Amino acid sequence: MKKVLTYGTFDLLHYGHIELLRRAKELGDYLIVGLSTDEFNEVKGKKSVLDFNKRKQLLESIKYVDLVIPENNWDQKIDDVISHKIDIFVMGDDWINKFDFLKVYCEVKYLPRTDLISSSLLKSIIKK
Ligand code: C2G
Repeated sequence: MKKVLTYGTFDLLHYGHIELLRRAKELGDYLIVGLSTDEFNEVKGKKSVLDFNKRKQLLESIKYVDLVIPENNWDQKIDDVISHKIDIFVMGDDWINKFDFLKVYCEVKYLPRTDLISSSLLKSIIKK
């Protein structure tokens, strides 16, 4: 069974997120998503509209997603890859080369982002 891992905040879940998750799942048989906690979002300088539990509930309702685990810090990826026996690590290409250190442990793939949609765009529309 080929296991895939990705991480993110996934706030205001939208088409770009679904497209990332769909393509990530296509690379294997089992997709784990490391979902940034509200506390880690602060470290990332992100304030999500939806709290961790709501963002987790949304992700768990997506057919491509098999497991959601908390992302608490920048440093857990190697442990997660090893403990979950990950074969492929996937991120959108706004992160290109940022996680190449994982190539020692698994395949690393950066997928093109989906244009014209982002959580910040949706936030700006909501705020209007
Ligand atoms: N994404 C995408 N297209 C968009 C928006 C997002 O492909 N239009 C992808 C991002 O590249 C990322 C994933 O969807 O792979 C989740 O996006 P974010 O929630 O913005 O993730 P981010 O806050 O960048 O967190 O340790 C890694 C971080 O947790 C990544």
